[in-house]
Formats: sequence, structure tokens, C-alpha cells
Amino acid sequence: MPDAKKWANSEDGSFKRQVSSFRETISASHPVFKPGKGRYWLYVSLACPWAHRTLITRVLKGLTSVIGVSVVHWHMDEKGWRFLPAGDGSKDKCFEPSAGIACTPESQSTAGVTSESTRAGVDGTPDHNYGFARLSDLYYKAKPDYQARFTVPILWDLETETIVNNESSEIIRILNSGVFDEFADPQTNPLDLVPLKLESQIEEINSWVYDHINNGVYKSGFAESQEVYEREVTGVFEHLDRLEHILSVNYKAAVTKYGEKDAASRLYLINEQLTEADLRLYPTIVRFDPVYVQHFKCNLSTIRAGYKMIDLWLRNMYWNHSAFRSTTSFDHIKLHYTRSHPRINPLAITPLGPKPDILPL
Ligand SMILES: N[C@@H](CCC(=O)N[C@@H](CS)C(=O)NCC(=O)O)C(=O)O
Repeated sequence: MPDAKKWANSEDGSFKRQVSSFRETISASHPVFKPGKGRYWLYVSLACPWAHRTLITRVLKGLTSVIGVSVVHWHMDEKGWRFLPAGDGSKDKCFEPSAGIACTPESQSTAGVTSESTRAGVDGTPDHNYGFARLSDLYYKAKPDYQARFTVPILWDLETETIVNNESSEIIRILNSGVFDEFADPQTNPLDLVPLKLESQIEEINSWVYDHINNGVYKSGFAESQEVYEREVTGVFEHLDRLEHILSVNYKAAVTKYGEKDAASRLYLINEQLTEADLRLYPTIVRFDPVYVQHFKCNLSTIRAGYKMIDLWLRNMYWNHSAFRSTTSFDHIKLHYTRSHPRINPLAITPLGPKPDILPL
């Protein structure tokens, strides 16, 4: 089942993430996967931090009318992710930032909401292309003998009917590469998230953020021994300290340059510029207080109480950038984790707090 047991497959009880299987790219010179408007599709979960990266990038790059989106139900059961029944969702909504699922700054009451609920445009969407019931159907269509996990995100090619790529770090590079620029919304500032001159700095931050923050929270939450848990959770907080330090230095520089009032809106991990490093950090930090503190036992502190600079950075990202806010569903985030991991939360009760899910700007 898609719970801690199958993930935590090493002898010492530590969590090992599987390597993604589909690793193609899209470019004008690629023999098969050439750029095109309406040719590619994203299959995502609004709960999943890896899929969240791809949704944000799609909006930032002005590609909402170029690449459609289908959203799986927030509940993941023993067969993995599933879609809402076919016909329960209009195809026009697929071209909205979160495929028409409302993303509000506060999660709603979940009393009475069950893992079986099929509220159209609330719990998820159908598979708009094939009407498949399960994400696994797409994997089997692409590769009938597929044997690994059925993960989101998937970047799907509607022309050859296969998966181009199911590794989020590569999907965001494809979307950023410029191959879709000619189709992008002309109102969008074609921001390069990995400018050449910052590439090595971005890679350096990405690498430890991935190990100790993005994946660190999972290694802490899915640990199957006290020793492994303590090692991983300590690593998470040591690296939050490191982020706090970087952001404090950047904040001071921004105060000197722009004054106290404008400094927060210039607060990023590298210089005063939004880059892929911010984008890859955000999905984990926005889930931290609402879910990871209690569900993954990352409770040495909350972000809001213990990390003033990270919290300021988070609020800047959320409130000042609609690409981040419009793709963040606190409902999907809270419901998914608390109700899909019976080994961690057997009664599947979703905690009400923290309130609010994110502090105001
Ligand atoms: N390496 C993948 C990891 C994606 C991943 O682990 N997705 C999780 C959801 S957060 C998933 O779909 N898991 C399905 C399962 O475990 O069966 C990526 O970054 O794209």
C-alpha cells in the first residue's frame, strides 16, 4: 500500500524514495517530443509537494492555456491515486491554475468529509483525456509492464499517448527551458527561473534543500526507528537554521537598499530575485506548520514561532505571487496526509489547527 511500509524499505528503517522511470525531454530537435500548444498535459495532486512545483512553474511561465491539468482526488488508497468519475468536471477549468479547484488561504471544516466524497471541482477532477479511474491506468497505457510506483506529477503527451517525464525536478526545467515561450500568455513576464549566472548557486541550495528539507520531512515522518527519526528530524531543523541565516542576511541587505517597508517583498534565497531555489523550497515550507509539524513529527518548532525570516519569506511568496497562492490548496494538503497514511494516523482524524494555515502578510 502507498504508506510508510512500502517506502521505508531499508534495513535500518529509513525511507528511500524510488527513482523516477520516465525521463524524456521536449525540444524542437527532439525526434518525438516537440513543443506544441495543447499537446502536453499535467497530471497532479494538489497535496503533493513535488507536483506543486510543476503547477507553480506552469503559472509563472504563462502556460496555463498551453498545458492542461487534471487533479487526482486528495485521498490515496491501497491502489494509489484516483480520479473523480468521468463527466464530473468541465474541460475549460483544466486551463486554470489549479484546474478549477478553489485554493483558499484557510482550510475548510472537514467534519463530514469522507475519503469517498466526489465533490466535483473540490475533491479533484476526472481524467479529462481518457476518463480513467486511476492514475495507474495512465502508467499502464504508457508502459503495459510498468512495475514501479504510480506517482504524480506526470507530464503526458496527448499525441503519442505516453508519459514524457514523471520527475518533477526535470518537468520544471522543461517548462522553464523556453520551448513553450512562443505559445505563452503575452501578459506574463517570461521570467527565467534558472539564469545561467546563478545556476551553480541554485544547484548548490537545491541539493541540500532536497536532502534535508523537501525529502527530509518525509525521511523524518516515515522513519521506522527512533534513531532514524531523531537523525532525520535533527537534520531538518539544522537546515531550517541554515535557511534562516541566509534569509536574514538577504533581508538586511534588502532593508539597506529598499528600506524596511519594501524589504519583505524583495526577500528571496538568492539576491533579490525569484529563482528555482525559492520555487523548490516553497511547497515544503507552506506544508510545514499545517501538516509536517504534527503528521511527520517535525515538531522541534513551527515555522511561524521559530523562524521569523523563513515565515516572512513564505508570506511574501504566498501573498505577493498569485502563482504560489492560486496553486496552494490547504484542504487537499491537510486531507491527503492525515487520511492517506493509516500507519501514521490510523483513525484518519484531521487536526483543526494551526489557525490560520498561513499568517497574513
Ligand atoms: N521523484 C518524484 C517523486 C514524486 C512522488 O513521490 N509523488 C508522491 C506524492 S507526494 C506519489 O505520487 N506517491 C504515490 C505512491 O506512493 O503510490 C518527483 O519528484 O516527481
